[in-house]
Amino acid sequence: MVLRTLAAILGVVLIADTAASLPALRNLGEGGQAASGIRGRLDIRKLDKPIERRPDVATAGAAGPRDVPDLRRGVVYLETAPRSAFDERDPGHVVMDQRNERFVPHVLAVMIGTVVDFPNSDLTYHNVFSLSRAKRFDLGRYAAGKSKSVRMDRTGVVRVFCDIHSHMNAFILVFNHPFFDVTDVEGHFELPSLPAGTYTVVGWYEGEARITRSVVVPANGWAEVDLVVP
Ligand SMILES: [Cu+2]
Repeated sequence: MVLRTLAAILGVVLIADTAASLPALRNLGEGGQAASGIRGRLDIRKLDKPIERRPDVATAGAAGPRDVPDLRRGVVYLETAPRSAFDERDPGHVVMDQRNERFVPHVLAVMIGTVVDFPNSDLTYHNVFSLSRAKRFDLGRYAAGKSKSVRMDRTGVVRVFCDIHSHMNAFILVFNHPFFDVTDVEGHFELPSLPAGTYTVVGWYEGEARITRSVVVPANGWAEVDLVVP
């Protein structure tokens, strides 16, 4: 009982601390479980290269940086996770929009079974397809305002393209557990609600980088890890 009280107090302190430093915090309030897990930063600065800007009548003269942060996001995930660490539930739908001849977001991470909706928010036609082993599909051409969907039923990386616009591409990472996070634009990630134990954490960026690290999660608290792409 004393231990539990102590844990609760510690949990509150950690949550307060976390809330102050990480505005994008999610999944709190689930019985305080989020007070233990892995968090840190995926540092891809060594890979940083100028974003290629395609000449485009629609965006000519417009500042590019609006789109750039989206191209700086990596994914951090557990290589494997104990099945006992999470509940099986319907993963539902997520959206990958087609807007200004881009897929938005550029990187999606989902659980197996998730249905990805691909609405066309442009005035032109698009033709979304993938040749990836994890999911091969071709949605055909469809017009503005229409949407088509694909269920992600295998784990792996699904490279998404548009048959009409060769510059359009995106990544969908499919996992068989919920312990993954798309980083924010500064590389921060958080894998909350993890039971104590030793885990292999993977930092992934655009298929260009994949770094792994063994991380020990304490019984109540966060393991901090910086994954620096060499
Ligand atoms: Cu297109």
